[in-house]
Amino acid sequence: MATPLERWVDEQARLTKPKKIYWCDGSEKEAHELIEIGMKEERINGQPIFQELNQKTWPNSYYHRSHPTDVARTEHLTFVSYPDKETAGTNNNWMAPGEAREMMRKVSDGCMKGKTMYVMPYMMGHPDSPYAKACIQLTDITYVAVSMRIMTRMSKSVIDKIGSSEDFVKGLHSVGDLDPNKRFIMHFPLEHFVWSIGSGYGGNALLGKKCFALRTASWLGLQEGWLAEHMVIMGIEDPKGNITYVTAALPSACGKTNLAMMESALPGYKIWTLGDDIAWLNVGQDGRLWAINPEAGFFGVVPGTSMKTNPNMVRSLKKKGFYPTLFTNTGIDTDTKEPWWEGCDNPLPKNVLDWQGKTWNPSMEGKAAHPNSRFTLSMYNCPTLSKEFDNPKGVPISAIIFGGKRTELIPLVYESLNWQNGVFSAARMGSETTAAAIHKEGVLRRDPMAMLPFCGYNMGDYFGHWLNVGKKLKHPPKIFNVNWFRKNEEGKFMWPGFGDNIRVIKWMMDRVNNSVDAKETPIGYLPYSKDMDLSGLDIPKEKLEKLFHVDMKEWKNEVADIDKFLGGFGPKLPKALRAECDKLVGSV
Ligand code: GTP
Ligand code: SPV
Ligand code: MN
Repeated sequence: MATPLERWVDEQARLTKPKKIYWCDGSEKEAHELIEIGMKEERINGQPIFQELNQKTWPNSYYHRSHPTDVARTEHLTFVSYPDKETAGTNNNWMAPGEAREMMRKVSDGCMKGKTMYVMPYMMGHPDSPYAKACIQLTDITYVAVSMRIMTRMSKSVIDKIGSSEDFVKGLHSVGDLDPNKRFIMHFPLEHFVWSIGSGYGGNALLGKKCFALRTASWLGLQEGWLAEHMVIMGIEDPKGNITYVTAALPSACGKTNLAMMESALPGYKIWTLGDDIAWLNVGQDGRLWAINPEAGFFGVVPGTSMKTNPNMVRSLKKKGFYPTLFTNTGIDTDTKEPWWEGCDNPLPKNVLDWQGKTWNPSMEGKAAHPNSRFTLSMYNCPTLSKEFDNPKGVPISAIIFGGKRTELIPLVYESLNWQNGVFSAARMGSETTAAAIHKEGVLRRDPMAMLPFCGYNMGDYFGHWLNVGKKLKHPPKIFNVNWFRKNEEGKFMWPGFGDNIRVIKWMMDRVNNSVDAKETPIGYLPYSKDMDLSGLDIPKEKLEKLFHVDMKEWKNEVADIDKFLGGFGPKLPKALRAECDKLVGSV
């Protein structure tokens, strides 16, 4: 008798018609066999799926170039499908289930003809964690198969775990013919099913990531009383050796990876990495909030990564790890076969190809590396990996940080007055758009909790859920907001950022430990600049003063925009947030 899993795989194969079905075991040997196939057999746009990079300087690393139209998430082609539109909310594109299935069937019929269908059994979360989920993804491209192996805990033991159960998370992925007109990322949260066609790009194609661990999981969390969030998880070790765990939500390409593995500029402080993109948050029996990272890898922004900005990432990338490392859409030095990107440690090579494979030099328009070029890398390569990373229980969270890219107005850091006020601070978050998704860059948009593209249901209900989780917490984490990206009149960043962000984090820890006072303002508590450890920073204090300054006269437009944005949720906006917003409106 076939199991529900086997029956499901069979059914997908009847529709997509691959020439072969291959069940992945998640082994190292298999990863290299797949890379080999990607180097020798498969092609995108006439190019091999993988090229070997210089194994001396970049051990176990391979290069991938995606289709030029397929380099970032496509929010306009991403849908959630519930019987009613209201459940999806205005924050999602919605399609009725019948129509969605029919459309997806049409574009998927025979989409794997002549190709191999890879069946990938994987866990999101440590297999022993009560919060982990067993998943299956199908794909027809080795790039996705190898990436999933790096990003998740892939193993054939997951098949035994699923056994004869119907309860597993399903993902059907095909690159199809990479036609943007036949590209859809379709979610059926009620069935724990994601169906994606036409793209091989990360968030569109690695279905365990944004599609399951955020959009679908956020819906599961609403039903089951937990939160799926776009967050870093990290431990902060102080000079006495105490470790405090925090999470941080920043929108795509706004600094999560950098924060999660920061090298502290303050002696005695050390950051321990548990996750750089996704956190699942559960209320523990002890009334504290506990976080696990469902992923096992980094899918990080390459440009700007260097020994100066993120030395721990350079060390991770250079390490010969157990898992392969992938570079996607960077430039490449054709003499040395090394990846190259803007802001890297290597000088400009003599002969460089850009991310599209064209000869490139700096006088040309465009960059060598695509602004959203990415590395795919195992967490186990990371020298700052926390020893709690594989703890099935996760870690208890003492503070939650929210932040965005704001060149004006928003101070470097402030603390919310309480949980409800903190939920309001996150609901009103704004950030300037980045290259992580296809849209105009640098435009301010409201991005509540950094979850606008990832909340799989009505955001009004999501705000309510956040408030409810808070009510269940006996020891709610403190909530902070940060902005590393404020610029001065000359358009230069006012705050050095990166490793110096530890100074801000130290202030937060002092607040968590009740060891410093703060100034109350209508937006929350601001630091007294005397409490910010600026030792060793070569910047006059007066220059930094502005970063800690709040003048409500300057907030008029911002507050009006927030009021309008939250008003857009109509009756779904929780009364408590309406009251918070009215109070803020009254303060300007
Ligand atoms: P996703 O993977 O898309 O979710 O993004 P992320 O939030 O992990 O972003 P990441 O850490 O990769 O940062 C992306 C960009 O922000 C890079 O260009 C970094 O150089 C820049 N960045 C990160 N931290 C700082 C900072 O403290 N200051 C400044 N000025 N830039 C920063
Ligand atoms: C993001 O865009 O927030 C990412 C990259 O982390 S992706 O996996 O493509 O969503
Ligand atoms: Mn992300």
